[in-house]
Amino acid sequence: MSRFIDRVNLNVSAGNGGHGCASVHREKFKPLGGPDGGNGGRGGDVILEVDPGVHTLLDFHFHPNAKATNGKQGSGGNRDGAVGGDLVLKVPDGTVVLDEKGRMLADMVGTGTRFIAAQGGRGGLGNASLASRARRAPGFALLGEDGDSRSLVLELKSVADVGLVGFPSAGKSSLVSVMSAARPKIADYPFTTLQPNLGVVSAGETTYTVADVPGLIPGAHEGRGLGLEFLRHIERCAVLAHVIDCATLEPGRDPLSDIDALEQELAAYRPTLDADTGLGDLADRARVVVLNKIDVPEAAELAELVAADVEARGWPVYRVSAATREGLRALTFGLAAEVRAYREAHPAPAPRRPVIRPITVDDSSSFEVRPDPELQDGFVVTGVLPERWIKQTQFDNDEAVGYLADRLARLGVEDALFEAGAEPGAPVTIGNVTFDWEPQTPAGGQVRLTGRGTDVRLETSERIGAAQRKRARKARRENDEEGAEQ
Ligand SMILES: Nc1nc2c(ncn2[C@@H]2O[C@H](COP(=O)(O)OP(=O)(O)OP(=O)(O)O)[C@@H](O)[C@H]2O)c(=O)[nH]1
Ligand SMILES: [Mg+2]
Repeated sequence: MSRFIDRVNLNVSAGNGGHGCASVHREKFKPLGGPDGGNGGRGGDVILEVDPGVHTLLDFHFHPNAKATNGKQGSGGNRDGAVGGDLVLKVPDGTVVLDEKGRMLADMVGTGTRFIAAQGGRGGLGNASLASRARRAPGFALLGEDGDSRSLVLELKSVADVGLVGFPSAGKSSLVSVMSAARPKIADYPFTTLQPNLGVVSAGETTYTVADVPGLIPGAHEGRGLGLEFLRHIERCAVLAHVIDCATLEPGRDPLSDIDALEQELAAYRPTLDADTGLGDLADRARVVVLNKIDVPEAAELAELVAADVEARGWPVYRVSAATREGLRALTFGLAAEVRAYREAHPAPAPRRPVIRPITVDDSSSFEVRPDPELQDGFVVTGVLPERWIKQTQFDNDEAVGYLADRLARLGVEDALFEAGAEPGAPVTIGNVTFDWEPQTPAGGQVRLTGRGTDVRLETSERIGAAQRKRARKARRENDEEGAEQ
């Protein structure tokens, strides 16, 4: 028997961005031809995609770690590094993606639905891209950023129209087997079904799917029996059908108290699909009651006795026998009508559109300066940009550090530190880096853009450029003449 895995942990790591390259163009007679270091390539994303050919999450059970390719480093001659390849993981229709805390990130319904589970890191800029009038020949480049890395939980919630719920041995699997072509395991001991069975039913013009779930017993929400875990498979169902065993002779059980017990368990279940999907609590699904095993005479009597009481609750009642197929036609057509009504009320695309909440990409330039709770007189700076810039900085390169300081000053971090009362020399932490703060400007002063990274040799070479070019032309001519003589 194939194993059925419907909840798995998955660790996804996107590719890291490649580092930018610091390089200076060199040519004979033109030793400082300007910066020509290319940019690093972006890291690959990890993407989940619904594939109709995939039916279980089993693969992820065996391969719980997925990593996309890193971007390549840039190189001289303005060559950008190659972009990292995306990793596309195929998931079954109906896969729900949750974060570690159980919050839903995406409900993946419909072939081809995609979700970016981890975003690749940006490539670092090479020194060619960093050059500006004030910084003509940067002797540094930016580092690539690490790709996102996170732990996810994937849950498979079958896409079925009707869910059969009931006590163990009530005959749920038997019903699936006689209503559809599915052949689930049937036996006279409780908890025969350990995994939901899906069957396709045709009733006139309407085709719909039914799923049975493992038997429920009172206290299932506290983990008794197989627990409530499997109810995730009926979260998408339009109709829930109570399957009641009318032939059981257990003391304290009768159809009405069975229904009450099941309703209590359903009410205790917390769906993970949230309101955005248009599917909320199980409480508001249509209900149908199936009184089963009426081939047994006592069961038929009991069914007749309680039918009116159940109908009084406003729920349609069907008296059937999975063994003799009595009453089955009425049941399949009755369920078809319920499903049709639901489909009319919920036109297909609207509620079933995938809810996709990508990782929030916050590119805002806001940041915050707070006193450091751990370092005396210290401050902590938080914010998307400052933290990203820290990751891009090669701290063993003074120019790169200077460039970082300029960027921070321009963003207003320096002013904010002054305002917060930071003294020069105070330990300032951004991301995982702590440094002694050396303000570039006097307190409260206007930020002065320094010409950091300007290569004096370049300036000189510009000035002497004309004479040099003349010499170079002469050299080339002489070279040509020599070649002609030989
Ligand atoms: N006499 C009679 N027996 C039935 C009928 N339907 C099911 N059974 C029997 O009841 C027992 C349990 O049937 P299943 O279909 O396995 O019950 P289930 O609800 O799927 O049980 P679990 O998977 O354990 O929750 C089996 O021995 C079936 O043969 C019926 O209509 N009449
Ligand atoms: Mg069963």
